[in-house]
Amino acid sequence: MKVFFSEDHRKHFPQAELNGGQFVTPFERPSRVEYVLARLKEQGFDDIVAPGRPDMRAIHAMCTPDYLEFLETAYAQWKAGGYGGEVIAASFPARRMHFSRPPREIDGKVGYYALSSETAITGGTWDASLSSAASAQAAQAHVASGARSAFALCRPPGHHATADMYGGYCFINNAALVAEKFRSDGAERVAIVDIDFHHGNGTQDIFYDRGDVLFTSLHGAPEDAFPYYLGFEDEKGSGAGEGMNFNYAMAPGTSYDRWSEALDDSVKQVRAFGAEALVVSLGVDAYKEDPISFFKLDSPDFMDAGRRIGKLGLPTVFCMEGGYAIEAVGINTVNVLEGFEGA
Ligand code: SP5
Ligand code: ZN
Repeated sequence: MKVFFSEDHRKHFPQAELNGGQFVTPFERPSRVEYVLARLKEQGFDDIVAPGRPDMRAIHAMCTPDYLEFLETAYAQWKAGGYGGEVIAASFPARRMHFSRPPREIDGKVGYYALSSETAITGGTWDASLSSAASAQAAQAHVASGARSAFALCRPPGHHATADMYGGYCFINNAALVAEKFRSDGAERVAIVDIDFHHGNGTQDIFYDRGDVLFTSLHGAPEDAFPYYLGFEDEKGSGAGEGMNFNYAMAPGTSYDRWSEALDDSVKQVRAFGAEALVVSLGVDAYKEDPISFFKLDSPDFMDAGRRIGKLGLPTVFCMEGGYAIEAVGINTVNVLEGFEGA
């Protein structure tokens, strides 16, 4: 399996993440990918290439123009506004504040575009986000040209990002870009399986009313886990997308027995849908030692999960999402890929 990866991910490394009332070193940090790269090489995945320039047309087709302008200029605006540190959202258009447009003041604008305040924007966030999207796009092009599969080692991740919101460490939805490109390349039906511990609210939002892209997500139940307000099982899609959105919301302590049943069901939905291509949002934060999650998967479980996904036999692009138990992120991620290849 060919791997697409850009060193430019390093340009995004905020000093701080707001976690439980304290600023900590971000869980989503550059060293995560070092462990994945090391493990890839150890296991013989040595075809690792840098993507070309991002396809900006596709990014503009997915995101609103004002959001992209915001992302590109937020840090400069923040500094020009006289603020220190990094861009962090503090005021939000919460319930009962019926809003329609972004404020002019950057401190207000940030809250308009953010879905949470743990994620800081730095001077390098825009470039890193584009490089991450470019890796996903290059992986898709590789599969579109006939390869069975490809791995986009994306950083920052993407599945929490919508057309006009960032947060949950995500800025541009890489997996959604891949699904859209499969569609415009001619696939009638595309499926997304999101195995990151967190609900893929951004991906769900982008395809919620669409009948051509099936979305399935296995995650910590929103009553207990970020992003808290979405990911319930009764979110099934709307309009043409009715019945095309599948959430598997699971309780604290969920082990592989229960999780793999959900995975089997999601794979069954993908098959019944008749998908011609598959995108996997590959987060490994369902791991038992993950510092911000509460499932109990062990490393061999990830290999088994890859096998179950591989049995679909579909052209598949894997996009890296979360996973924060640093030393195990490499093993768990590559286990999914190995399981897939051995299916
Ligand atoms: C891509 C991805 O995995 N994003 C995750 C973003 C999580 N953001 C905030 C999580 C809040 C965690 N609270 C931790 C409680 C630890 N006991
Ligand atoms: Zn996650």
